[in-house]
Amino acid sequence: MGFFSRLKEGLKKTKDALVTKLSSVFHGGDIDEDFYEELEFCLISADMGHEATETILEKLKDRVREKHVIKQDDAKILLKEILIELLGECERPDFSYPLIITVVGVNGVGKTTTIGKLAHFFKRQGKSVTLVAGDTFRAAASDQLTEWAKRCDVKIVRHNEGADPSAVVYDGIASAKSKRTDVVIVDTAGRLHTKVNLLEELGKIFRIEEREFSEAMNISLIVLDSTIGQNSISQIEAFKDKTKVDGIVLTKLDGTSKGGVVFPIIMDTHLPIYFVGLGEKMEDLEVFDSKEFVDGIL
Ligand SMILES: Nc1nc2c(ncn2[C@@H]2O[C@H](COP(=O)(O)OP(=O)(O)O)[C@@H](O)[C@H]2O)c(=O)[nH]1
Ligand SMILES: [Mg+2]
Repeated sequence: MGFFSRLKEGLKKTKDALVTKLSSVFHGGDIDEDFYEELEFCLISADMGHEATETILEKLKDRVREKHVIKQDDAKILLKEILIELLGECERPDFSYPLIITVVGVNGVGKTTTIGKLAHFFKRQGKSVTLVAGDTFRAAASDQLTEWAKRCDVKIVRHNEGADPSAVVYDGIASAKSKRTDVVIVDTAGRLHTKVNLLEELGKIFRIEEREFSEAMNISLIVLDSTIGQNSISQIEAFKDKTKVDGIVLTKLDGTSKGGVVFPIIMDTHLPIYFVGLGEKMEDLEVFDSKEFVDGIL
């Protein structure tokens, strides 16, 4: 399946929920106060959040006035424009190589799966990849990552259960440097954002990375499970408070109608979304693109 159709397929539940609701808002008449009220209700129930919805409506009202728009159908085109602009406000930088990506987030959001997909993504672009099993908390975590390394045919550096994660990262970087690997991807334990000591451990990982691999582009991606909707915003805030977060991967969009959550996420945190996860297989990861996303949900 091509990129476009896979994204569309993944966003189907969000689109179905939104379009069903929107079809009762945009019923072909003129724009009036009722129209805005119905639209407000519709956006909020699509998990866009109160503040983001207010901002979107204000922008829409301004633009309707500026352009002297009267018909609801024309307002829909303006709405789409505004949504694309809002999502496009946080641009992600282009990758440069060598690149080190550290993947953080709470348990079960899809970190390890995302790393497998990222390995596949970079390999397809002709890059060499080393995975680092920095989640040493459970042996099963390193085993799961090892499976992904086999599946994607990339290198992995792992230690025994209970090892110091920054020691694994140290070894991973040494190995990557000696083999001139393009991309190093570091898995980390599912730190509950309330556990300060675990967040401090992350700080140590970043310090090792900076010290040992300062020539690499270094980004930290927080993985968020889109099925929990707006609760993910508090996860970002907690991680951002204590450690480095440069961008977001939003997973499990295939299983939810809460895709609208990208709006409050971007508008509240001003962090770019790098990738979206659309399933459990290695090819179910797409680079986030504002226009394609909005086309997928509206
Ligand atoms: N449907 C779906 N499932 C996903 C996606 N990403 C991860 N999962 C599933 O979520 C579960 C937890 O994933 P895992 O990578 O182990 O999470 P971690 O604890 O953050 O490392 C696994 O069953 C994955 O297959 C996704 O994009 N879509
Ligand atoms: Mg994991």
